[in-house]
Amino acid sequence: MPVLVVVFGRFCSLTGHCILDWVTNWTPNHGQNYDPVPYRPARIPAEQALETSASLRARMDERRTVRAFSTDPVPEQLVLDAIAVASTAPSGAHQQPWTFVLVTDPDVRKQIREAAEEEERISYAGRLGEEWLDALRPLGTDDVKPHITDSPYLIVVFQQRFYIEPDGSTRKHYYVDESVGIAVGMLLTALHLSGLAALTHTPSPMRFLGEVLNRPRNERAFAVIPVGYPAEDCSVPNLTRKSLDQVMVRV
Ligand code: IYR
Repeated sequence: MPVLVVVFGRFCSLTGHCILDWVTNWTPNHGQNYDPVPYRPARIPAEQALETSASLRARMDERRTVRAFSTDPVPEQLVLDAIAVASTAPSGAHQQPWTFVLVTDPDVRKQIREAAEEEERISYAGRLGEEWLDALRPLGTDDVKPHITDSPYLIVVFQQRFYIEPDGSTRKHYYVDESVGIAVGMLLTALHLSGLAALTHTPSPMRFLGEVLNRPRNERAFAVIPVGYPAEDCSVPNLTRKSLDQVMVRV
């Protein structure tokens, strides 16, 4: 039976909902039934929900991937909360197959930057292929990655491809790409709603990240995410997003 220890709960008077601050002592569930518990979130009146969804839509449309970060300090709790939000993501068989490595050690960040830039140099020099390089050209990205060392925080996200039992035997994880992708989406959303900017950086190949960060053999790097406030002179490409009509079909 998975062990869940609720250390304390907090009642949020703003929403009237009970928000629990969990400290969990999670253990993997090997084929045990979860005991159903009632789930009765208060129904939000439609008028209020529509206001919330419209403002969330507008707020999220302001999110931009940022490549130039301010060195202004960021309250660490914002980053911890965003990672905790990400870890509420749904996952295959509730296996939560993710590890978020919060890297602040300047030496480690330097090592990551050097290794990432070495891979990127090869990639931009032709490994990506002409078609891919053409697709990237309008964004103006290149092999120089100052944000890896210079942003206030660096989060390296790992997928746990399987679980390693204390006796060394392994158990497969399911839908790992999907689960970790959803978690990273929630991470980016949480960071943005806290006023922070991020970059989803995917150096390729990423094997060096597991080595530099000394991760166990069941983990595979998924993304490198510098976090901070945008630099004062930050600019972003003048992009437009697909309209709702372009991304949605009704059947
Ligand atoms: N990984 C490289 C290349 C790159 C690829 C895509 I797809 C992008 O949207 C942006 C960059 C890099 O991070 O520079």
